[in-house]
Amino acid sequence: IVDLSAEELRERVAVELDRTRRRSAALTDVVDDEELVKQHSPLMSPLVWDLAHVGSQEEQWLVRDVGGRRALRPDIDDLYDAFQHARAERPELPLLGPEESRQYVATVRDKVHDVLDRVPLRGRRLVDNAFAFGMIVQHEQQHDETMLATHQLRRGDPVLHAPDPPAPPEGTETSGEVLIPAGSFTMGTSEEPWALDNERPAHRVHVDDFLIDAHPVTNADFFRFVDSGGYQQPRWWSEEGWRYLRHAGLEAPLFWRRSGDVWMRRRFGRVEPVPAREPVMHVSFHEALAYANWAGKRLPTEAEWEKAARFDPRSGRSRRYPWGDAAPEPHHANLGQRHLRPAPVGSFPEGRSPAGVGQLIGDVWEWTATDFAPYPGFEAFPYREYSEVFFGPSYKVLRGGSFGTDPAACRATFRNWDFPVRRQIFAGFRCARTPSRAELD
Ligand code: AVJ
Ligand code: FE
Repeated sequence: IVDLSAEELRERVAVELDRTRRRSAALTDVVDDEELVKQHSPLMSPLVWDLAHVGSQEEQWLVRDVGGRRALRPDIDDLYDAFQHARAERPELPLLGPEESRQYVATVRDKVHDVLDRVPLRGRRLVDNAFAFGMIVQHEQQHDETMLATHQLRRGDPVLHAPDPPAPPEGTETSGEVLIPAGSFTMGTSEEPWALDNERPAHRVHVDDFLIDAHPVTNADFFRFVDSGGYQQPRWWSEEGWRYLRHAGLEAPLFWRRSGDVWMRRRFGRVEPVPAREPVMHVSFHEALAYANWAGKRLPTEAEWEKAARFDPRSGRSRRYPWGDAAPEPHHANLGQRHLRPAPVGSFPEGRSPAGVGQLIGDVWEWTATDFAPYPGFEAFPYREYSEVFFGPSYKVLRGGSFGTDPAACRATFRNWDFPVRRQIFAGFRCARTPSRAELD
């Protein structure tokens, strides 16, 4: 979007806003009012909270800040402030009802289109108006993915439908590791127009030799860990992970259930055998780490993950995506809720990185070994509450995006974070390891 004219940029923003709102509407129109106001899990907000929260943030950032317009509903700022009320308490709040919420977000959006028509989009400031619109698009898309996770937790008949991903090409390699030779690369970005504060600035990082799995860990791989007693043996688990396993009574990934000798899972209201060739999903950081220990490997650091995803050894440059700088297309990656599941490993050979690492973008978020922390030279914007207040050892970084992540909110520099115990997000992982001397010779 850097080389678009002001008019093209305006048009592009309008298209993205509309496309995103259609997704939010689809996620909230497929269930009745009772299901919208109900809490499906203490981990999640009622769907109707996410919907009006998206509108409230849009009102504050675009109508008031960018547009300089009068506040529409200052009385509800507090209700939809994520820092004021924990998710578990949100159903008890005097929230807008489903119809009021729909009207509210539509009224805000009308004003936003008016603001978009009148304000200059480009400025010299780091946080120009175009960025503010891009951030609002990404914010709504992030809540759409959260709402999709709420749908997965919801009990009852299926209401979401999508075709399965196409089968991977015949005979593609689906296992193995790729060696990434020692050297420095550019991590983060100072150029990507819609990159959020935590992805900035670009900086050089040295990374030692490492091997990384060419594909995410599959359900078939994970069956072997579970069936070998992985959840009964403390030696694979960190102390914190083992305490959590005992406390929560974990026996397998979330949504799995054993039936005779097969593992079944519930997926958006359908019960089906856990598919062997799909990336494992709905595991916590602790389960990912225990698996890696059992496999004689480790989780990649965040820098290793990004180098595997972006570094092009021929040019020495870091790319926007593993396949290059071009925006994601369906043949590159499973993004955007086109499908309601990750694709089997071996899918999207055209989406591989220069080193041959596959499915880094889309399918499942990937846990890394790294705590969420600022890059050197970090500057919080537009406000401290987007990233800065989360920096520290409580959160682990996830990379790459899931089948439910929209392309607008996904790139190889994008950083997600969550508590290491969380399993309701669409998260899996891949392993890495440090090569032995003999392997390097
Ligand atoms: C980046 C996904 C961790 O959902 O908590 C939404 C995104 N920030 N509203 C979250 C976000 C404010 C954030 N994550
Ligand atoms: Fe939010």
